[in-house]
Amino acid sequence: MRQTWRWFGPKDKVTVEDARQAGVEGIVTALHHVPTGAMWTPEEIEKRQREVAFLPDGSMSGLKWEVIESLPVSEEIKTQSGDYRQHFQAYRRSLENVARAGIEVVCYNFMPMLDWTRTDLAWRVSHGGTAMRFDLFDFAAFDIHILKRRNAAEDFTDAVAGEAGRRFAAMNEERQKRLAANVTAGLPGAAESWSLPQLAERLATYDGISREKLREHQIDFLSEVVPTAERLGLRLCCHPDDPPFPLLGLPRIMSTLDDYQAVLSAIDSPANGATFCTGSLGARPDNDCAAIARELAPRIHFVHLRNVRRDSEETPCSFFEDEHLGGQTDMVAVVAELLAEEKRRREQGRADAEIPMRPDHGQDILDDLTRGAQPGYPAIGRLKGLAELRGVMAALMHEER
Ligand code: DNO
Repeated sequence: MRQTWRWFGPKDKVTVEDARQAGVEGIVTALHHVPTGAMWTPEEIEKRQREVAFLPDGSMSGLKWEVIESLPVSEEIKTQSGDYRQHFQAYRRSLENVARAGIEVVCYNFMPMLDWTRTDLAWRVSHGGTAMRFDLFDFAAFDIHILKRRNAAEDFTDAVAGEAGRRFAAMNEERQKRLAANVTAGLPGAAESWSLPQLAERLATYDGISREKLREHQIDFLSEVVPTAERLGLRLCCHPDDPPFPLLGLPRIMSTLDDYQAVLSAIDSPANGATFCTGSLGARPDNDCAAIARELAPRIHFVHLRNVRRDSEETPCSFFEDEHLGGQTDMVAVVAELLAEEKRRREQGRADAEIPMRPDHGQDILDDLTRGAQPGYPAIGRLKGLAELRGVMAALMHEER
């Protein structure tokens, strides 16, 4: 697999030089400053390419921008409101510009409003480092008592709602604010971050949008952009919901193998593919990540490897981001599936035989604890994960010989 590394641009406290020392082969980034829905211009794309290719002293980094994560899909497109037709057009133009710049893999997601969602961005792990955590009871406390979403309590079991009430009663104002900030922090990959009143107000834009409707909107979006991607030789790949269950009463439609199969078969083109993320999918006990990798294999264009440990075997449930080989996902089995797919692709002569992967998220350990990088994207924690994954890949490839 091709080892890549996410970089959030010049403001990222983990630099391209750090990525080089981590020994990766390519960079994953995006034009985070461009508002969702607007076109990515050739100039902005080139500028970011140069920022990846050259180090501050002017020497070459030896790295290239290889994967886009993400070219975000606007709320207008997701809800089919406002200027959404113009946004289709802008998306197609962005794809043209991206293809002209020589980038082939474009990740996106179709989660309504919130992207990844956690209640704690720095949860203390027993070794003293920190990890990101989603706590269902804290999330319910936020939803029912802080956001005060209408009828929110009905979306939780009595046991969860009851515990959420007790937790909320024990929270001081500072703790409530921090929880709200953590829950709404979920957009490192896009320009906007919602304030609480905005969030409450915007939720209403999904009134009347069921799961089925949202899926129709995703398929409409793909009908609009996949032909362009196909013509340009691009590979679009949808990231799964994180976590893979509905939140805030909003539908989530890319949470299981069935969800992926519905969308991939609706538009049966190699340009319509999946970002396979073990950390997102693994937060549901009924998702068998190795089996999902096997089923989706030919359409997987990008891989995020990360592991979670769940508190219970129900959906939804609380979980935290464990070490890359430490959670409940059988990472060795997943990597074996992906390597087998690469082998099949080589035999078929596919030009995309090497699948880009990146070590997704990492625990904050050692100097990460003071560097203050993007939540989930510390230097050392990710490098540790990558090093472990490299060991797995090397061992499996050695067996193959
Ligand atoms: C979180 C990421 C997501 C991902 C988007 C892809 O760390 O995995 O933000 O980039 O969902 O569109």
